Amino acid sequence: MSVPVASSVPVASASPAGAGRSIERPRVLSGVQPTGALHLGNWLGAIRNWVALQSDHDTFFCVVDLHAITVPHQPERLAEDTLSTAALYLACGIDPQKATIFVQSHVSAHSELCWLLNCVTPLNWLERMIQFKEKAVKQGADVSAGLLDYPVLMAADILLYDADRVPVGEDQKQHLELARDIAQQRINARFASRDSAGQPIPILKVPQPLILKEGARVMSLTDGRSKMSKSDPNEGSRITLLDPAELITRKIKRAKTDPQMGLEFGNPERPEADNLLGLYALLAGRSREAAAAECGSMGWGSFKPLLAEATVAALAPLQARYHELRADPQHLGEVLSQGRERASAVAEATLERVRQALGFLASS
Ligand code: AQP
Repeated sequence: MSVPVASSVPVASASPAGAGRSIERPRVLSGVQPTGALHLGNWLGAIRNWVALQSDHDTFFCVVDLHAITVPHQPERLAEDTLSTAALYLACGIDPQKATIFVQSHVSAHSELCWLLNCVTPLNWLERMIQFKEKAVKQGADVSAGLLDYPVLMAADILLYDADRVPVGEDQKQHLELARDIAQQRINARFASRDSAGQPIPILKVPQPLILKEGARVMSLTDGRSKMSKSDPNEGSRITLLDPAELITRKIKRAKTDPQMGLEFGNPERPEADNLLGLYALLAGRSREAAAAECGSMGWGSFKPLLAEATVAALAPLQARYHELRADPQHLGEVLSQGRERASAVAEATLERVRQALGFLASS
C-alpha cells in the first residue's frame, strides 16, 4: 500500500519562529510514550481529541520513545511497543494525509535541542516538577538523570515544531509552563537579535495550552481515585485498546464497586461510580445526562454487563483496523518514514535558528 505524499514544509533556517509555514492552520504537537499497551485513558483522554483536531489544525503526533526510557524499560519490547502505538494512532482515526505521524527518536533534532535547552535551564526549575517527585519516589536510588530532564525533552519536542497549541491534561500543565518559560525567558529574552526597528526577533515560538472542552480523565478500574495507567503493575486496573472481548468483560466484572445502588456522577464518596458511568457515556455515545438517567437506578449487577457490551462494541472497529495495519508492515513503515521526513524538515529549521542564536560555528 503506498502512502500519498502530503505537502512539504519549507525549511527556513534563519527565519524567526513560525516563519516559512506553508499552512496557516494553528499547529499542534502531541505524543504518547510507548511504555506498554495503550489503554482507554490514552484513547479517550488524548488520541480521540487529536482525531478531532486534525481537520482544522496542522497536527504533529509522535510516538515519544525517548521519553519511554526515562524509567527502566525492556529493550526487547521498545520497538514493538513503538510500532503498535503508531498503528493504534492510525486505527483510532489519525489520518497520515492530514497529520504528520512519526517516531521521536527518528528525528535527532529532539535530542540535540534538548541538550541546548538543558544548558540554559536552571536545575531548580526541574527539581520542583511534581511528576518528577512522584515518579522519583517509585524509582528510589535508581532514579535517572533522564527522568529529571523529561520536561526539557518535552520542551524540545514542542518548541521544535513552532507549536501554537499543545493539548494538555492537568498532569502536564506544569511541564507546558516550563516549556513556555524556557522559550521566553531563557532563549528569546537572552539571545534574540533585533530588527531594524529595534524589535526582538523571537527565536522560539511560545506555545499556548489547548484546554479541551471535555477532557476525559479515565480512572483505574481497581481504584477510582488514581488514573488508569500503562505502568500500573495490576493489569486488571486498565482496559487496553487491544484486549479481547472476554478479557474486557472479566476486567469490568472485577472492577471495584461500592455497596450503593444506582450509578451517579459527582459524588465524591463514589469515585468508582463516577468513573464507570463516565466511561459508559463516552463508549456508548450517550450524553452524561442520558447515561445518568439510564443507569441512575441500576444495580452494579445490571450495569456492568451493559458497560462491558458498550466497551467491546466501541473497541471492535478499532481493533479490526489495527490488525489490518499490522498485517501490512510496509504501509506502516512508509507512513512513519514520510512522517520523519516532514517532521525533520521543520525541526531542523528550528534547531538551526537556536544553534545560530547560541553562536555555534556553522559546519561547512
Ligand atoms: N487515565 C488517563 N485518562 C485520560 N488521559 C490519559 N492519558 C494518560 N492516561 C490517561 C493521556 O494520554 C496521553 C499520553 O500519555 P503518556 O503515555 O505520554 O504518559 P502518561 O500520561 O504517563 O500515561 P500513562 O498511561 O499513565 O503511562 P505511564 O504509565 O507509562 O506513565 C497524555 O495526553 C495523557 O494525558
